[in-house]
Amino acid sequence: MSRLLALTVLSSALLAPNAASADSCTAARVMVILDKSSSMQTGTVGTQTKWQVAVNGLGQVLSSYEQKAEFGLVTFPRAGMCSPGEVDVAPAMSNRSAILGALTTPPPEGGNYTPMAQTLERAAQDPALQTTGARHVILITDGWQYCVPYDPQTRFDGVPAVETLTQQGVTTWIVGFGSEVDPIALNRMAVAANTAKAGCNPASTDAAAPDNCYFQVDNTTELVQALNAIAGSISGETCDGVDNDCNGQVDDGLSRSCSNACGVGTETCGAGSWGGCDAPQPKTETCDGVDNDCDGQVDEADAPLCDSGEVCVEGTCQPGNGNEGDGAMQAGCSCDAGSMPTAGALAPWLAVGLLMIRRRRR
Ligand SMILES: [Ca+2]
Ligand SMILES: [Ca+2]
Ligand SMILES: [Ca+2]
Repeated sequence: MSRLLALTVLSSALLAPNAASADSCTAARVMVILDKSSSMQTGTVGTQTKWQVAVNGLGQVLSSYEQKAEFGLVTFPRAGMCSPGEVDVAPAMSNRSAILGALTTPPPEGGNYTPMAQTLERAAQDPALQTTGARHVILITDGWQYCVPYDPQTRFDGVPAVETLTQQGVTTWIVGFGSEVDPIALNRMAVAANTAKAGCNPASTDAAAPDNCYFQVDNTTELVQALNAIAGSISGETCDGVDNDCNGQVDDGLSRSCSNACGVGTETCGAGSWGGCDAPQPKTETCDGVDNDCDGQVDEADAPLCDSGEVCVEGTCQPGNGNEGDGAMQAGCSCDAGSMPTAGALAPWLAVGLLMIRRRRR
């Protein structure tokens, strides 16, 4: 084998059917916008500050997802009590250590407020979120939209900020952390983002209510669960001809249940479309006591099921009574008025006739 031919064979073998080239991977881009207000440092969950819980939970989730999506980080406020947050870490693959490295300094115990609406507005202007492709924001906040002096007119400013992101194709996920959040504002923001939970109550004002539209979390476990659910939804492989999770395989590992008149099965995704349902397929009806063509009738005779002269009885072809013709008729045929009587039916009359002939000869 020539060296060129050998190389060709080798490279062909390395290219699996669904292998994706590096530039066909379109990982989602995710900007985590983390509240760095002073209450994240003064508030506690058990023996940890809220800040420690948030950093720990984020680290756990990034361990699982840093190679499935481009994660970046914004913390707010910036220097100055109410300056909007800015990008600490630009979105990229494998960014866990960079993000955790930007979170080593906790917020001061006083003076950092919560300009979440201004931060969302600023994020919408970031070039990283003005590209095409899947782009997301995950807002994690433990408080109200709040600056000093407090202006109640600003309470719902986060809603139009989210609407701006939605309009430019960025999906925003809202995570409320602890009991000091403003549930009705966060509910409205989740609705504006089209990420509200199914059947939720947008008018809820109770952080402990089970039907809030946003993700309410109160400890590390709940935070990790919420972020895993969001990250899983963001980075999951979908049947679209694209390597969504950047594992080098297009539409890999995608299967779902399917059904037809004959039963249930499983179908798999290939090259962007579902197909190949392996549910039992309809077959030609045969005389076997089974509904082969899945029309709800067993051994029905749309066409001959047995040889000529036979009938299908309880799943087997049996000799008929002579009137079957094409072999399709069922046993127990009730012959119509024009049919000839059988030999058995004529026997008594023949016997009477023979007796009368004998008597006349005597
Ligand atoms: Ca994939
Ligand atoms: Ca895909
Ligand atoms: Ca049938």
